[in-house]
Amino acid sequence: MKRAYSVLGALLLLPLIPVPAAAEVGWLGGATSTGWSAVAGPGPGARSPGTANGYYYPNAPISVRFESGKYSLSDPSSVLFCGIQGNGPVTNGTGVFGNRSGTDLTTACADGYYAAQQFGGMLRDWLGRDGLDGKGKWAPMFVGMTAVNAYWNGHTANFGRTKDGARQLVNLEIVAHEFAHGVFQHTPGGFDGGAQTYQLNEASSDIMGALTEHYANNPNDPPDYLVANESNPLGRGPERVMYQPSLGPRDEPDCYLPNMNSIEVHDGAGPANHFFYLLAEGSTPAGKPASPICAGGPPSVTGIGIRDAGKIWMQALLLKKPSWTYTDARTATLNATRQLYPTDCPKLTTVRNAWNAVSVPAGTGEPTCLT
Ligand SMILES: [Ca+2]
Ligand SMILES: [Ca+2]
Ligand SMILES: [Zn+2]
Repeated sequence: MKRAYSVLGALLLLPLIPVPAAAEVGWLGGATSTGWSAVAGPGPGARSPGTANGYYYPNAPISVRFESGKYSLSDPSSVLFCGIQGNGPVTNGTGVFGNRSGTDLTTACADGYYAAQQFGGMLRDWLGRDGLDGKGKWAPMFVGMTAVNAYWNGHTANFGRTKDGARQLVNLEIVAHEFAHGVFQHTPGGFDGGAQTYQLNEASSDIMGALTEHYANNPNDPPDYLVANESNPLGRGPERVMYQPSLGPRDEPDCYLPNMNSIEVHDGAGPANHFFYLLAEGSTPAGKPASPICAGGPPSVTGIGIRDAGKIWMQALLLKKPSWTYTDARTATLNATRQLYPTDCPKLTTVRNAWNAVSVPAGTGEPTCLT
């Protein structure tokens, strides 16, 4: 049964409201859709080590701004900062932010800012990308939304809380998920298109969330391929399960379906999330969850590791085009693999097998090892 749009359906939603061209150009233009005014960060200051004393991430290292005797949760070299409910960067005199409380919003900013910097580090160190647009551009983040939701509005990332109000939705994968919408937005073709474009946008964000958990490798948040398991927004456990999407509480298909275009955008991320897990980890990885293969797929898939899988996904985003479809994404990852690993025939075969394992149809002119 297809779920109606609701706060549950809207969880982690990239709102389907058109982003005004001015907002994209100006990055900080206009009010956010919460009604909070977008606030520009302060001017340049010195970079200083700081500490996030977070609820999810107690005693986590962060890099903060130091200026006029004050530390702030803002990055001296970009417009990344964390503010509460539309205000400017959280500031104090110690450089230690947060009190480990799940309801304290300074603590939420400490967690969220740490998570954003880990996402930025993953982009830089693993995927070779500088910021959301590849040229160092970032965006502000705001915590303290009362909704059980988090979203990217085209120029800011915004984070709410759990249904029971006990925790803020600012752990690694949710923060990476929302900012990763900015990467999808700032790669060729942007984020406009049809149902499958939105579905692939959601999958891309889930993929970047998993990559960020693995990059951070924080003992307080062991890497996994579950979405929203750490914050448990609705008290029903993970919202999405990448290795077997149908295990989640939503209506996510494991396999590409003929009616893909009528599936809700987050649910429609299922087959691409499933593809990524198979590519990264394989169908029966040692010590990790098994992942089913859809009818007509190969007998098994052997994973190539999450870092190489992430590189291929990022390179495919650089080959993105308007109105991207599942078949377009399949072709793009194959071309990306040829570009990144020109002599690695087994890797190309694994990418193809992983798509076959989730039933995504081949396009015309797919690269093969012999061409
Ligand atoms: Ca985790
Ligand atoms: Ca997770
Ligand atoms: Zn999203």
